[in-house]
Amino acid sequence: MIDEQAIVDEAGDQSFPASDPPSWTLGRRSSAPIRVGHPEWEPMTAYVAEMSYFSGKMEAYLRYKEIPFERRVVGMKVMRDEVLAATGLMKVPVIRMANGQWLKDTTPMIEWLDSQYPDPPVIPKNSALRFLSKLVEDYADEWCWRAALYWRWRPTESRKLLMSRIGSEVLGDFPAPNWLAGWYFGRRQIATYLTGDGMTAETEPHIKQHYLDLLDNMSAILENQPFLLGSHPTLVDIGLFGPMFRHYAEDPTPSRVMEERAPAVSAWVGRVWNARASQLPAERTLSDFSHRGWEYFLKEIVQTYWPFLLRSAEAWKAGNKRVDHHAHGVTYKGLRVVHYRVYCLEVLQHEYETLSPSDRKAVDDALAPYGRLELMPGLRSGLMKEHELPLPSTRPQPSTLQRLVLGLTGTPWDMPRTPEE
Ligand SMILES: N[C@@H](CCC(=O)N[C@@H](CS)C(=O)NCC(=O)O)C(=O)O
Repeated sequence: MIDEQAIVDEAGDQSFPASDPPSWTLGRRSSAPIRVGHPEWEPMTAYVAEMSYFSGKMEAYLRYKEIPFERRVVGMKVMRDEVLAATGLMKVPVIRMANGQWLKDTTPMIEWLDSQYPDPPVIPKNSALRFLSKLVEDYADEWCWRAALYWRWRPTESRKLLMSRIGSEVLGDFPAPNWLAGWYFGRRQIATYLTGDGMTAETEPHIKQHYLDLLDNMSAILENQPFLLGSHPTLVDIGLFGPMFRHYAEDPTPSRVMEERAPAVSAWVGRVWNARASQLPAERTLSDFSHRGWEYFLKEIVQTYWPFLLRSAEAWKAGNKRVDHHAHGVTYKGLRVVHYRVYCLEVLQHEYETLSPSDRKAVDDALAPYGRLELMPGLRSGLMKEHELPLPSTRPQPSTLQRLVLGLTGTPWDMPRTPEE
């Protein structure tokens, strides 16, 4: 059980060992959120795409924290000319601060912004809760991705709509008619993230079921509380908002499933999007992860996601581009080895290894019913510096030819580097 007193002390939050349903009673924060302004950074410009998983995640965070920002909805030209030049990848969301500095990648962005705009924190201050929350965020980012892509691109009605939206919203400057550009991009998403990432006749039912399991377990957690850890949004809400908002709640097929099967999740999506720190009560009550609805997530993380990160990191070290992964009684064959995920494992491992003995015991106890986190000693992804924020003002620029190729083929999933010896 996570040390209740430590949570109160470190976080200024009241937190309670959750019963089932959780007994979240009122704790008191001494004051309303103190808005720490950073005029040199504000307003920030968030480069986003309307149908983007990670853009939805980032915007929910900025909105809740009331960090002044302007949205810039981007197409390929801006991706190529501005985002690529400043961040080294053509991916959204990224942020350009008023002083010209750039931020990229939602996980480090949220971590950095939460340290600069500390009240109220989204990342729990208690180290055990913080680590568990980061595990859930990472799982939402990297493992929930495949099923969210499945529900977007596999049902015909969703696929047709999204091809058309991408053609007009993202690829307006592509050298082809919008419908053709949208079709091309849609096929590329399917080839990269579904058939090219472990979807076979054997795994497809499991990929499809994943969404339904998320809905059922989130519904259970939300039975007695407005947000996933209690009275206020925290990192786990923001992380799971990634798949739940722009994909599941907005794409035609999964949105109907959500409305029918999980109205509590549908309401939560609206609640997170509408949440503003200054408008929520100063009293803040968070529970730990012992609500029965979390069992599914912790089990998935220990038995499926963490071993997947380990297998990916081992394959990356061995110089392999593909890896098989056994989960849910089936084999996901030929999954892409994504260098970024080696970085994710390195960050999480570091966080786990630097927990105090009592916090580590609290984490181990929470995960014990499902197994334990195996560690990979001496793991170095070589990507830690790349994700230090704000980004350096200059970086090596791609050649004109590389820019042309990237413009035509789209963002590679990953820009891998060879393992450091
Ligand atoms: N790890 C990154 C992932 C960002 C990402 O993959 N963004 C997608 C949109 S949701 C993207 O820009 N994809 C561009 C493409 O596939 O060409 C983050 O957390 O920000």
